[in-house]
Amino acid sequence: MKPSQLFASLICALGLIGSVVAQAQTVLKIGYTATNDSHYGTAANVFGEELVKRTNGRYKLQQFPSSALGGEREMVEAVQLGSQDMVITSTGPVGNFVPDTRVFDIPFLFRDYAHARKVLDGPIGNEVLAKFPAKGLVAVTWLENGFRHITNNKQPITGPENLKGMKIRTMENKVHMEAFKALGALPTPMAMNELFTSLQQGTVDGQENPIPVILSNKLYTVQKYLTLDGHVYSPALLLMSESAWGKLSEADKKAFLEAAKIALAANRKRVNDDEVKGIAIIKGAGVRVVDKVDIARFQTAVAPAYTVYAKEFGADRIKKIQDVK
Ligand code: EAX
Repeated sequence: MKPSQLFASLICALGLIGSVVAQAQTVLKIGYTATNDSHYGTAANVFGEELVKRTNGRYKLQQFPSSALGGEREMVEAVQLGSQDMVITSTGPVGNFVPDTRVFDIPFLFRDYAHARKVLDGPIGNEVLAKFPAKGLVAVTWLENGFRHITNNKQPITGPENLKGMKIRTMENKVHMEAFKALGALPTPMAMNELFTSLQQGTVDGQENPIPVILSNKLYTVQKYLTLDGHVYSPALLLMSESAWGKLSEADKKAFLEAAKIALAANRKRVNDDEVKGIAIIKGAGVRVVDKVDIARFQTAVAPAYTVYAKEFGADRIKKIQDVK
């Protein structure tokens, strides 16, 4: 082979290697408990599309919806260990890893979606996101689960008295359990992937979740009553393992954060849409919906739990969040 031909094929080979290296794709595993056709699936789909666009295909997601990788606590643990790259999770079990998130799980803390979103998108929310690295986790962005409502198979719940002695599944979250105890119920912490069967078999009488989850996980097919009490706002999070985040260049970290912002907007829009169309679907399935609820009576009944919260989080901090306009 002539030296010029040898040189030309060497250049080609190097070029080829170069483009292969450039195009090497990293596939990131992401898990969540809702289906793909949900507020979480919307966030994952949009995040994934934006990642591919902003990194020229060098990063893409492999999704594991419907608890395929286990419950939320299990998945957060796996992300902390680095055996899973990413998770979309409610703050439900996250307080066990990053206690600072628990303050947002206080019932009746937020007036409405605008209030909650303003707090999470602001300095108070950012301050909490900054606590995650110290616990071996990267909080890429807040996401949204929604305001939680109670469903059950025993009786229509129009006031706290109806909850007396009722076995209500809660997330693995001591703030929520404190509240349901104060309401007279028997809080039963359980991972999401055990819930549907437990309701079907009557292991628990009821549960509480936002409309998007009641729809996505078809909980309305195994419950007779829904009370729209909106007793607590449920934030969610997009978390990433330190090992996967640590491998990103500064430019790619910026791309991930930009993609996350767009995913958050899509996630919140889906929550809004589910709230609008969800009640009709649930009623259509024969569930009796209680939509006239005297919230003040629930707030009064839960007041003893607030004494515990004030001790744990500080009454000033709680008031600071409540006062955000
Ligand atoms: O994050 O476990 C729950 O009730 C959560 O709301 C659900 O997994 C979505």
